[in-house]
This record gives sequence, C-alpha cells and structure tokens, in this order.
Amino acid sequence: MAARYDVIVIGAGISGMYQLHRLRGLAVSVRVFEAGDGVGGTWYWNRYPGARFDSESWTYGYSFSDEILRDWEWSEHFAAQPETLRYCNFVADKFDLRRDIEFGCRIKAAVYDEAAGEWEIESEDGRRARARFLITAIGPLSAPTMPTIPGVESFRGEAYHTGRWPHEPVSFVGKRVAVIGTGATAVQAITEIAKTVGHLTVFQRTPNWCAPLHNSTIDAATQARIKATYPEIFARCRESFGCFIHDADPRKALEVSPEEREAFFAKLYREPGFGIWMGNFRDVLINEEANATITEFMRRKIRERVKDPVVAEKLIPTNHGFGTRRVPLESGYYEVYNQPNVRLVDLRETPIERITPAGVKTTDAEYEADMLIYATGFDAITGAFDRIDIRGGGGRRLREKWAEGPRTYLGLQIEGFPNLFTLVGPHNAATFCNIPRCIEQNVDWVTALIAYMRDRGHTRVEPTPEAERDWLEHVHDTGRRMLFTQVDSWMMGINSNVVGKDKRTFIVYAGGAPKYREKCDAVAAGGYVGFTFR
Ligand code: NA7
Repeated sequence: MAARYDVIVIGAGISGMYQLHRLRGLAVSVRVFEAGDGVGGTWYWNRYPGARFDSESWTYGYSFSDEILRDWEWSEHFAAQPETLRYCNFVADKFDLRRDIEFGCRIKAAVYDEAAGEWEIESEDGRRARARFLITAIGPLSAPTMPTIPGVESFRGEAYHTGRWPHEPVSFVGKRVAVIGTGATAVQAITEIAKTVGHLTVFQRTPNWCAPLHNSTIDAATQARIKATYPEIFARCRESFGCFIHDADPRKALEVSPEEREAFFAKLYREPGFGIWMGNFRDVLINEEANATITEFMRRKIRERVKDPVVAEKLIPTNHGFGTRRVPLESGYYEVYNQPNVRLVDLRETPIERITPAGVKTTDAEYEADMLIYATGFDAITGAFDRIDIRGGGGRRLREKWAEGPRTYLGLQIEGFPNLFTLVGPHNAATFCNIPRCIEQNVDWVTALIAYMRDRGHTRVEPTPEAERDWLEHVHDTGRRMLFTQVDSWMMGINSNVVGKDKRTFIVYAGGAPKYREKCDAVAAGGYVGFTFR
C-alpha cells in the first residue's frame, strides 16, 4: 500500500528544504524523499577536498527567515563545504524539517495515475507513495558521470568521483595521486590536494579560464555590517543578471581606452568572487571582439603565474573565450604547476587509452598512481530527470518527450505531466544563478500556485502546448546572443560520457533572473496565463 500525501517532494537539498517549509505554511501534508542520509543535496554529496562557495556566503544563504539571518554567522566570505553542510543542518534543526523527510530513499519511478489524479512514486528499495502534486527538487548537477574509458573497473588503488566523495577522511600524504578533469571541481580539489600530496598528475582535456577567488575570513565588524545590510544585499542580488552581488558594468569594453580597460581588468582580477565574470564590461559575454580583450588579459595572467612556458601554454584555453564556460575560481591553482611534484598531462596531445590496474595509460605512457580521482562532472540539469522513469498522462515518458532537448513552461511545468513542478529544472533561470536566490523565487511561485488551486478547488494544472512552445522560443531567443551557446560545455547539454549528449542543446535559461521573475510574476498576476486548470 502506498502512503498518501497532498504533496511529494523529491530531494532535500537547498530547494527541497525550503519547499517543505513553505508547504507546511499551507497546512497540506508533505513528504520529502531524499537519496542521501542527510539534508544538503550538493553540499551533502560534494565533500571533496577544497569544495567551497564561489558565491559570497552572505549572498548564498536563505533570505526568507530573519531568524536564520540573525542567528547564523558565516566564518569566511566563501565558505568551505563542511560549513555549508552545517548551515543546511542548522536550517533543518531550526524548522524541524527532518520529521517530514525520508532519508536513504532514491526515487526510481514517478507515474501519473490519470484516473486517480495522483502521482505515484517508487524508490529503489520498493517504497511507494502517492500525492496529488509532485515536486522535483533534484538539483541541476546531481547526477555524477564517470568517464567512459575502458578499464575503469580494473584499477587496483583507491578511486573516487568528487561528487561521491567518502565521508571518512582521505589522506594524500606520500601518495601518487592522479586527477582526471579540470573543471570548477577539479580546480578546487587539485589546489587542495597539491598541499600534501606525494606526487600529483593532472589529466587535462580542455583547460578552463580560471580567476582568483580571494577568499578571506569575516571579521567582527564586517559580520555586523553584513547582518545590518541583508535587505540591501538581497535587493542588489535580485536586480543582477545571475542574482550575484556582481552585476555587469554599464560600459562596453571597446568604448574605453586600452589603459582604462587594462586598469579595470586588473582591478577585477584583484577583487574577490565572480566580479570578473559577472561584473565585467556589459558586452564581454555577447560580443566576440569585446570578449577577446578580457581573454587576452587572462592569457597574460596565466603566462605570468606559471613558470614553465610550455606548461603555461597547455593551461591556456584555445577553443573558447573567457567566460563562455563556467569560470572556475581558484586559490593558487596556477602555482600548483610550479611545484616539482606536479605534472600536467595534455590529453589533446596524448589521449587516455585506458585505465590499467596500476594507473592511467595514454597514447604516450603509463602513469602509475595510488589514487585516481574522477573530477569528471555531471550529466547536467536533465541528467537527474533521466535517471527517474517519469511518466505523465497516458503513460508518456518524460525521457522521450525531452529526447531532442527539454520542453517546459517557465522551466517549472511540462505539458502532458499535470501537477508536476520542476524546481531548478531546465529552461529555468535557476540554472544560471546564485542558486538559492532563484530557488526561493521558484519555490515561492510554486507554493502560490498550489495555494491558488486549493482556494478555487482546482485539482489539476497543466500548461497548454502553445504556452510551452512560446517558452521554448523565448529560451532560444535569449540564449542566441550569448557567446556561451557557441561553445561545448555542460551548460549546453554536452557530456562526452553520456550517450546522446553530443549535440549542443539549450538546457539553461539565459535571459537573466530579473527577466525570468518578471515573466513568472506576469503569468501569476494574469490568473496563471498559459495553464489550464480542472
Ligand atoms: P565539469 O565542469 O563538467 O568538468 C568535468 C571535467 O572532466 C572537464 O574538465 C572535462 O573535460 C573532464 N572530463 C570529463 N570526462 C572526461 C574524460 N572521459 N576524459 C578526460 N576528461 C574528462 O564538472 P565539475 O564537477 O568540475 O563542475 C560542475 C559544476 O559544479 C561547476 O560548474 C559548478 O557550478 C559546480 P572537457 O571539458 O569535457 O574536455
């Protein structure tokens, strides 16, 4: 017998936790199903060394509760993962969230029962539950992918994926460690591992443009100032493209003199956080010529910081401009390659042939290792959906509906899948955002819609095919002008380790959070335009 609720939420990360809290306010029965053994989502799973925020801590935490804002103190401007996980647990304690969460429960199927007007979910261990509404809070980067290199199973040493890092401490002292991947995760992990490792080999397929994080501790005076100005901080985030504290400079890159441009880039490079990405000249991410100016600046920085010119050239991206892929923030990453016990292997020159019992074999040599770390990323945004057999009205499979790329309305609902809400789903501004800021908007919007239905006695909501088609067109329109849509990355749905993810597909929303919020608000204000109710 399946247990019955009004609402089922899948996932107890930042979005699932807040969704649970808000639904309690509607006095509906809610059950959250979470694969992990604790709350926190991303911050529960990604325990790899060096994992920390790239968003300022004080812009990342929940904004909805004055009590949390008053009682929680971030110790650093960019908190490390253990602190963020403590924060998630602090919030769960404060609102007594755990009593409505079933842990250790990975959902494998969700089927809409048309006759009953209910969703039925089933976990891997056979637990079942039913509810009128189903809300996915499964995260955009929660389905880790292993490389499809032959021999992975044959390796005799320790092996870890960064997104499934063990809970026990892992020591690198005196060990020969190999890292595969050089994305945002690897850049953080490599820098930390290099501090204690015996010998480190980094296998790089595509270098990324990394910028300094400039983390520091928060002193008492700053702490007081942050707490006193939370409303202003969140208001500022609300108005910026990605809800970061940094927003684009009103000038264009080529409008100013070369000296002024250089001085501005140098200032951004000296300052903490994503300013150099999100607070740069307003055209660097949309105009190739403008982009070339910051790209050239970053190229010089790598050459300045890496002593061996051959290694420096290997670390310089050649197939994309600065900021057109996710910019890893670093704390001494380039200097790691000045260490005598660190070696960079360029897989563009010598691809990996296989993993062997002893290490990694490229076309050139076999690199022996005691430990192999896969920092190979995630099946982004749609991957977590693909891992659940989701079937809507008439048994239609979501996987099939999305075979050529996702189709949604507002990135929150899907035609043919009534009463299903996809927090941080594809084509939703939360996919390109200082994520809790957009999560709060998503959750508030969904909660208001459920309240609206309850007040009017509606039991079923679904977008019209026209609304979905128009949203898709809007998503494509906003993305087209961005340079990142011309580059291979997870933001464009590319993952070389997943069958069928080799074509660029719009999976994010590139219109910016303010425009997205405006659209969602207009839909609601008009009585939920584009939706049909029953
Ligand atoms: P990313 O950014 O997807 O990085 C994955 C890295 O792994 C990237 O350098 C890949 O190279 C590399 N990779 C993947 N598969 C292989 C194989 N088969 N062989 C060699 N190298 C491989 O994931 P992250 O975890 O770093 O970051 C994800 C997001 O999490 C990040 O943006 C943050 O927002 C949080 P490639 O570039 O594909 O050539």
